[in-house]
Amino acid sequence: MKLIKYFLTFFASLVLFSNVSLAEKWDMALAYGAGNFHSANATEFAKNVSEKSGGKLTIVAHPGGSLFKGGEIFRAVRTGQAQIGERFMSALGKEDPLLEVDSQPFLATSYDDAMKLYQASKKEIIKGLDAKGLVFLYAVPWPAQGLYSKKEISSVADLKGLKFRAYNSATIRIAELTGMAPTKIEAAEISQAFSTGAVESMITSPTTGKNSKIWENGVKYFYDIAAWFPKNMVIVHKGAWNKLDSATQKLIMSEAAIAEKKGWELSKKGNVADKKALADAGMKVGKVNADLQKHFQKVGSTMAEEWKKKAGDRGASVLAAYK
Ligand code: PCA
Repeated sequence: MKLIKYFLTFFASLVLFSNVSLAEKWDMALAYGAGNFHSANATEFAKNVSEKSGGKLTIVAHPGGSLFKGGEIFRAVRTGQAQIGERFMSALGKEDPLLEVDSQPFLATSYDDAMKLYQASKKEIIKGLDAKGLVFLYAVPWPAQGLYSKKEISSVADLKGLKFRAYNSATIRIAELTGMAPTKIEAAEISQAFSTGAVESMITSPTTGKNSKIWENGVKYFYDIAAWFPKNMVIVHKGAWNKLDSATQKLIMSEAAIAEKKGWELSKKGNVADKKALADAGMKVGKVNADLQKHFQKVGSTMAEEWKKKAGDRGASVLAAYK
């Protein structure tokens, strides 16, 4: 009996040791559907790394929340349950307020400014993630955020009391400062939330409205506010990262840079094409009127002050680098 145990242990350790030099396999958790441009881009990144690594690393993409749902992905990667994953950065403000700088209204209202803000905040964000045992690979913005509603919105009064789907603390705050009733709901559950009447308005990209075929759930209006471009980021568990040789790590970083560039281009295209898709589906697509614009701008300046307090010196240095 003892002898059998001895041999079993011996063979088990042999297998473990040989694994170190064998190929690695990473599971990549993606929250959004396979057809979404973030998921498609990340899947292509996974494929390119796998093909070019010479068999040392295979990354398998799992879109549509099939491995972990959006709200679970950050923790899953942090704990190593998934080696790699993509998460909406500004939903993680409680982890680090710098992660929600890209969802502060009217701080960056064009792709050029969004890129500048990204560059100004990147170093500090990477440091924060590193301290949590995560390696940052790349980040890509969603198209400009706009207001969706079942009914027509011509004044702030029209917004009061609306059941509002929020996706992070910033959109919850917008709702509070506007007098709407916010509920946090992940993108995958949007169609259901609108069709059951749980919500009747939201702020998100034309892309997410299109992906959820929002017009099929009684949503007729899209008002382009274009006050921020929130990003998704791709992160890796540091333990998994450290198992790779430096050539494979370099390959990942160079493919990540390519994916980031492609992602920004896809986002810009979606910013035009997906708005058109909403209109083609019969929705009324336009801008908010001057009154509403003024309201959101006021909300934005209140939030800017609040964020500065939360983000402290690190936040101040990011804002200084941006301006
Ligand atoms: N779509 C995601 C995040 C931002 C966006 O445009 C969502 O609505 O959850």
